[in-house]
Amino acid sequence: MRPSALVAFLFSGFVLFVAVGPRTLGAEDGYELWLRYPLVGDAARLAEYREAITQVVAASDAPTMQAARDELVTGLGGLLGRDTPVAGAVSQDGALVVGTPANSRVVAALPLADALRQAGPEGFVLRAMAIGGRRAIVVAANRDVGVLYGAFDLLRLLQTESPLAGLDVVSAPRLRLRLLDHWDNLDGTVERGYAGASLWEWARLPDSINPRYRDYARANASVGINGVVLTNVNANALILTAAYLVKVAALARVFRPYGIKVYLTARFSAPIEIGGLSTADPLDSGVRGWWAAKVQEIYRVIPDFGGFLVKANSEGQPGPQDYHRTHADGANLLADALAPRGGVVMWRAFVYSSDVPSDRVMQASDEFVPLDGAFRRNVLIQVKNGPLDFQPREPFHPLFGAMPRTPLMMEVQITKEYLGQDTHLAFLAPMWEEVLRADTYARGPGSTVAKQIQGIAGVANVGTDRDWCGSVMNQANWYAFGRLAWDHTLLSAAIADEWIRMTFSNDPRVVRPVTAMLLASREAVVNYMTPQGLAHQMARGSHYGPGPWVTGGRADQTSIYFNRADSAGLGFDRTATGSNAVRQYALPARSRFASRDSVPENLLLWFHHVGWRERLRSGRTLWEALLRHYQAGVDTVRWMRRTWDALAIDALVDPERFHRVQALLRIQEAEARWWRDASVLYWQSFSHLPLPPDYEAPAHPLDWYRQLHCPPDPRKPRCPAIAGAP
Ligand code: GCW
Repeated sequence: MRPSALVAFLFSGFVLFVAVGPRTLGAEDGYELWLRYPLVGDAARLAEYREAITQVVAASDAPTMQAARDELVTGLGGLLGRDTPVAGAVSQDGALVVGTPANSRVVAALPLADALRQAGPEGFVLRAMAIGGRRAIVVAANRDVGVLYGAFDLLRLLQTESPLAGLDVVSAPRLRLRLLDHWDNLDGTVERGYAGASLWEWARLPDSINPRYRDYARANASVGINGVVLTNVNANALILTAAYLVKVAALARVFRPYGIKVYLTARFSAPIEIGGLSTADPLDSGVRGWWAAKVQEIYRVIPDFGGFLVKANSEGQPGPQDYHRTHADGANLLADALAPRGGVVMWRAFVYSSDVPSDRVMQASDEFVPLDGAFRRNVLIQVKNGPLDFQPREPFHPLFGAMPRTPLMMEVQITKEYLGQDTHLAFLAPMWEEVLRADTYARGPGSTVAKQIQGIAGVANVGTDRDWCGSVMNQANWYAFGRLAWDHTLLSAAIADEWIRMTFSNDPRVVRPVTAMLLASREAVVNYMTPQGLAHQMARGSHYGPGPWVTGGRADQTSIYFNRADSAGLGFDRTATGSNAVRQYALPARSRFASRDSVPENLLLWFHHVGWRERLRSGRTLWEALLRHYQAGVDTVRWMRRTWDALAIDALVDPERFHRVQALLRIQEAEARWWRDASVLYWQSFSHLPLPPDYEAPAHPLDWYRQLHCPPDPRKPRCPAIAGAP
């Protein structure tokens, strides 16, 4: 190193040292996720925990029990700062007894019958109690996987420095299917993935097992996720060939102890592509036989295979309509093949007809409601949270509650295709909470979306990036998804609080401000991207950055189709004078959305075309309200930056993660301004209304934004011209 370079190097180290202060925390790269087990910081709590837990008592060596025990030994080792011995029997005060009545005589003898009944097949009981006169904590369940979930829950209590005195918890998942859907391709790319390549190393499997697979399973189990779809819904039939199935089986073996079942996407034309048949017609007996045999072959190598996820007749995917059959014919074909082995078919309702519909958001309901009752019992219709496509805000999908005879699942996107991808901070729990609690009124008041579903799937946001999610902040969404899938009554604020404690620190100087950031973040994105019910205003293809002017190509994929901006006003009339999409909702949700007097203001332009100068219930004109929303979005991001920066003063977060988040927030602010300026200028070209004198002037004229071409990097479609702004 040249002397001058050395000086510069030392100097930069000095600056860093000064910036983060003398009490520098060890650098962390985010790999550990929320499963970090640092020494408990609060001295009183540490003493309490050390007294409460002095040995782990576990009787069984079954793989899932071993996983639970390993996690406890590792977790307690770090949190308590000492080794906790594993014993076969309670021999002292402070026994942590883990087991089921079937695998532990100690547990079988405890008076837990009622609690275990409530816990059900996957739940668990945590209880502080005396065993043979000794103080003990019990993690009990009916099945081994419940013990594992309970072990993670107990560790969570310690990680969040919660009291153990009087511990008495019974927890059971409210939904049966809690899945991550990977949009991973066999070539290692990930559709709408922003965190590196696919985790699945197909070329190296089945012989080489990346240790990451196990860490991935641990993370999922820690939040109760019990299934993963390994492959993209834009499916490749090759995954169903023998050569790939052995690889899938190897992954399933790693995941099995963690209670995770493996599912695959089934390409509808597989009988032709890999089976050599001339048709994939669901009513053809040869096709039916082919699928039956294929399913048997799968179960031979993966005895607990979960089933298929299918995207059919949508965005170019093959499906039963290619043979003039219905979605029910298609789903039932696979369901019949899977039924003998207990597998399920998750058939997606995200369909696109080849003709451009008058209102795309109506298509799924128009197509599927008439099929209610026509599906086999082991079919679930998988419905996106909203009727369009994972927008920053949509109303709930009208299919929820509209198919009373068909089990439904909800699909949400953890990967933030339309919310700033890996870069922008957008904590999604508030969005999911909003939809899960929305009242469909399908069976009278209180018919929330959560009550209409039997499962939930999240499109995964993980990849080979060291921190799994492209940013530590995105990990919060993986975590929150699992927590809400387990218990949709949890509040976003509570989920944020525990995630921050586990991921960063229990210090209130971190917990309070970062919770506030997380909780404000999604609304900020809505405000600067698509306020007041606007939707699908992103750049074409990449869906990154503003593109309210996008036109050409298939109409129902353009921005102007959705914004309907004209000289009169803005928004899509979905009332009886327009597409009448409101008819798909049950009363009184329908009339609530249909009336300008009752439609929630944050969905106004989703349902109504509103004049630029029209007064809203707030007393402001639409134009004034819009401007305020865009500005509020930018202001919130600025506030998030300041809030985050303040953590540096006392070096409350380790420098590596601190600086990475700081850099991303800087980009987010520049891009929030980009969104605001481009959108406001574009709307102004219709409204011809002025910006108030004190409004922050757009940095460039509209044409500059329209001509901006971001580099065609599908993985990181950031715009240097924007990100480079101060
Ligand atoms: O959100 C859109 C995405 C597509 C995706 C599709 C779907 C897998 O832009 O990339 O394809 O939805 O959900 O099928």
